[in-house]
Amino acid sequence: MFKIPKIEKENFYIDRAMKSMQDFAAKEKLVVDNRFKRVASFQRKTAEENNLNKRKDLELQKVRHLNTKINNDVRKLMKQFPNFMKVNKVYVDLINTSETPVRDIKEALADLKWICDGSDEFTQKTEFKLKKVKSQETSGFLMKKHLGKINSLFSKSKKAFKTLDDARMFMNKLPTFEDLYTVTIAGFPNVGKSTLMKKVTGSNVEIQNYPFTTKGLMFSYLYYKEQKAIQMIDTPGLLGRDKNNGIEERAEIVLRDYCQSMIFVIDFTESCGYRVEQQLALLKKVSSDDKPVVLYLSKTDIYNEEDTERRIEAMKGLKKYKFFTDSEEIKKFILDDYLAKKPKFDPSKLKTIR
Ligand SMILES: Nc1nc2c(ncn2[C@@H]2O[C@H](COP(=O)(O)OP(=O)(O)O)[C@@H](O)[C@H]2O)c(=O)[nH]1
Ligand SMILES: [Mg+2]
Repeated sequence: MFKIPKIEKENFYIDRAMKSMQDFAAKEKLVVDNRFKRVASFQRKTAEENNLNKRKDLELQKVRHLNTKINNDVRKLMKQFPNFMKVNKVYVDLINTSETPVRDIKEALADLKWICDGSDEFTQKTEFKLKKVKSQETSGFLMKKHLGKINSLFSKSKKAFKTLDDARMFMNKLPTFEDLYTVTIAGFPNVGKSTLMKKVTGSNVEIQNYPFTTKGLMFSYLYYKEQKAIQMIDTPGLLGRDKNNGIEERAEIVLRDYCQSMIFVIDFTESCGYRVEQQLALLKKVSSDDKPVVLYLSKTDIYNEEDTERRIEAMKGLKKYKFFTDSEEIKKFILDDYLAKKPKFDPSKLKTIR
């Protein structure tokens, strides 16, 4: 989704702008010399006056060149970031779980704007003063002061460059969420989530980056009347790790809140390596009152007597959940649910307004 190029440290940009100014000055000096040679031939000016005017002319051009270069480069960096008002809410929510929440990114972008505005302002003032200068010495002094001020705009914004680079690295790892009715598949590892998703959607599964897991998220789509209608997300490693840090946990909540419904997979054979009690505890944790959760009981084809008993016992306490053991039935349920909710489902509501 996001492909934001690297943001360098602040020195990189100021050094590059200064270098560009020097290169420009080296070329421009000849042009100015020639121009003044012609002027000197029909104006009665002393050599000293002429030299001062030449110098002023060149310094003015350097100051303007530097400002243009800084504005171009820094504004280009700003444009690499999206308008967060137009970004799907799920991205904003996920970015907000990171070390660089949207608020910090906006602040850093405002710092970059501040550099541009500051550079504009100093440039105007220096131009004004340069025009009135009466000696080469003062001109040199003004230039030195000007460059110092421009430099300090960057050094004072050091943190902004770091924040933006951290943010873009995180953002680039986010998957592409589509503005579709979304079903997530939750449950412990190895319970059969991916297998179910493949059965329901066919095998068109895309694995995408997700900064919170090493495995990524698996996306797949269900079509209705040949249109991509439903986005299914299998969440490997999520919602079922033994240890969770705060960031990961918040990211899980985002996914839970983002989807329109959730399928929770229970493996009563325990061949996944997790006991039924653990799986039920997780189910309780991910269930929220406003989010419909249905159960899929996996691996019924390899149930032994013990598994069947475990299931019967456990299901007594799970009467409030709809459950399925057949992938075709759950597929039908998902489509019916989608069609029922479709009139109320408005993808534009997924956009963030803040
Ligand atoms: N017999 C049987 N095996 C299954 C079933 N579902 C998953 N498995 C197996 O369980 C293992 C884990 O499945 P997978 O879908 O990768 O689990 P995930 O980690 O939850 O995505 C794999 O070896 C699957 O072949 C099922 O319904 N029946
Ligand atoms: Mg899987």
